[in-house]
Amino acid sequence: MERQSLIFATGNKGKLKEAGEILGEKFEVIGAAAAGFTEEVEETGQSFQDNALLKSQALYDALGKDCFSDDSGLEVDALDGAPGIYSARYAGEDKDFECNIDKVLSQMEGKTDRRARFRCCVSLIWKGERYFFDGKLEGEIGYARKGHNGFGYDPIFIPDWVAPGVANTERLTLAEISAEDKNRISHRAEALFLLSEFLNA
Ligand code: ITT
Repeated sequence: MERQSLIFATGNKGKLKEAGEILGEKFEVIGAAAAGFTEEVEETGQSFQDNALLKSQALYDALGKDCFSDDSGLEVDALDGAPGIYSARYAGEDKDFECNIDKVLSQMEGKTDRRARFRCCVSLIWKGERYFFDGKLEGEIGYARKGHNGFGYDPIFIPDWVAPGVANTERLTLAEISAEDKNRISHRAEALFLLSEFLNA
């Protein structure tokens, strides 16, 4: 059976790679640029859901095609939920992951409460209607970078689980586990699984 194609309104290569891996068996995931949309959408919303909708709606308005988007980020309890919706630009407009990580690590110096979570809101525009799917991944902020897999804040995020039902006793970061394992436990995997259930129903 031919796979259905789905446009992912993102400019983030890490997200695009993961969505392709997570949805790939059933759907062909096409990035925004490949679909002909290269606009940088201003994220002016006050929540992950607001910003996710801004991104999917912008592509839909420009191309008239169904699509989905992902707004995600890291929420750190000891930082009152920061960087949150500002995760991509936490240390400045150029979305530099190294600087973003440095800023979180320096703000966490001396803090014993290291609880944090990744959140993801996927916004789907399907046959012109809007749908949302949420995912989260609980864990802690480490004391230094570890590992080279994944993207963004992965080298400083220690998930509670390394696979469904398997506790992270070695305290590995998301950048130390395989892409397959990240894609079984992540906030993005949870939201995209719900999207895939919806589209298959
Ligand atoms: P698009 O809006 O084009 O999709 P973006 O990078 O601007 O790309 P967001 O506004 O949703 O996306 O910012 C989310 C940021 O949160 C992202 O840049 C990462 O720094 C971080 N992030 C989200 N999911 C992550 C993950 O799985 N691992 C590590 N960091 C993640």
